[in-house]
Amino acid sequence: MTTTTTGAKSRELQRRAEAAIPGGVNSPVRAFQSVGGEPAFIVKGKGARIWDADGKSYIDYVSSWGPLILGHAAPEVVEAVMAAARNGTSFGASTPAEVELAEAVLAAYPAMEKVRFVSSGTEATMSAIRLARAYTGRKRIIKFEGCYHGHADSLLVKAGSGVATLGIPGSAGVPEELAQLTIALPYNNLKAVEQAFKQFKGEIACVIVEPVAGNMGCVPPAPDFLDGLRYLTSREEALLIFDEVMTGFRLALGGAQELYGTRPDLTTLGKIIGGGLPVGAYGGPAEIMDLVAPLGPVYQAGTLSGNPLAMAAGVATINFLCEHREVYSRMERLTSTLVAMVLDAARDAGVAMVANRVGSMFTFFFSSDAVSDWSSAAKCDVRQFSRFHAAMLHAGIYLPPSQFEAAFMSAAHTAEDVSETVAAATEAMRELGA
Ligand code: KE4
Repeated sequence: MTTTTTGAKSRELQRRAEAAIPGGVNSPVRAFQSVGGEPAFIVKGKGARIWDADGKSYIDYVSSWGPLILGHAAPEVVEAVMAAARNGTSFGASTPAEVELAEAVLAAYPAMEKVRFVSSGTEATMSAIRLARAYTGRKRIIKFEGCYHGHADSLLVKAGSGVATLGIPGSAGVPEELAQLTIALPYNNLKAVEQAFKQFKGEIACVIVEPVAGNMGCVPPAPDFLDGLRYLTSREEALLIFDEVMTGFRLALGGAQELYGTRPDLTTLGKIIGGGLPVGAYGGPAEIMDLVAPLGPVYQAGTLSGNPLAMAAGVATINFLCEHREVYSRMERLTSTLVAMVLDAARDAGVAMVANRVGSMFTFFFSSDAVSDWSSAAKCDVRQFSRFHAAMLHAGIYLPPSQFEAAFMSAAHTAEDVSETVAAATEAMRELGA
């Protein structure tokens, strides 16, 4: 079976990085621990391709974990950032670009009347939770197993034993007392949500959900799930928060809430709205958002919130998407073809594999059974995934280094890229099925 050995320059960089940075990475998933082998150090990206320190190129389906819907170094984005940088990088004062991006976001998300920019998805969800607790005067929150909303303490929580029980810390350093205020439920399970609202009547501030999950791999909502959450949260006077950090401007301009038609109370965004630079956002009705400082008592702040370079990258990205909406149908077609042909290759090779896809986000699951929540995702054969990942990397195809992540097609990918990817997958499946 193919094993991936990174080039000498990447290995040397990894040695230096591990001496200076925990695990040699600034975000754990980049360490390739789920798939083994050492990560390549990436030095350049252009369009659908990236190049590592040793000059090897890859067709990239990570897309920086979602932000690069236009592909790497999109001219529109690079020019906008360079022009902004010539005027300075940050002022700690309001700038026109913040207003421009805010108006662009509000135009695409009718459920939002006001939006606040922060510097990461984590800050966005952390702030939205704080706002929901302030608005409702309640302390408990509901999240779903397999969904990831960044690393704020209240959201690094696992399900306790049994359904609708008090959460337990999902990370060292998260106090049990805080974790117990989070209820972690099975995704796509409305009965569990109903039971939690009954058990903790009047105590639940909000439900936060990935409307299409990407962090257990791509898992779409069951047909009644999102509307069911809308009904239950409205009935119980709790807020419904759509964490669209990954799905926002990805599945449609208006994200999952446009695609499925369910309107949340609060929305969090990130990734694409920064065009590859650090941006997060949370927004909703003015009645709720006006509780945020300096207007109201909910404090949230950030030195680089609304950073002019990040705003410029976001505005350039969203303007391009607004002016070229056909990219969504083209990405959909390419992704659909890729997934179908890789599934065929797996079947022909006798490899147990299923796939989930929504728009241009997708995941190949090494399982015989459909994946609709964390418990079914967790049954996947992660060793098979690792072998597949290594074979594809060797062939110059860069997939997310974890079975439990979503992959992304960009507007820069071509039919030729898909053909090359399918050919590599067909060869990999022969090795897996042998
Ligand atoms: P950031 O703090 O990483 O910008 O956003 C956190 C976040 C919030 N909500 C959703 C739905 C997300 O997917 C994320 C972050 N996504 C991961 C990828 N699974 C980022 C990659 C990483 O952690 O390095």
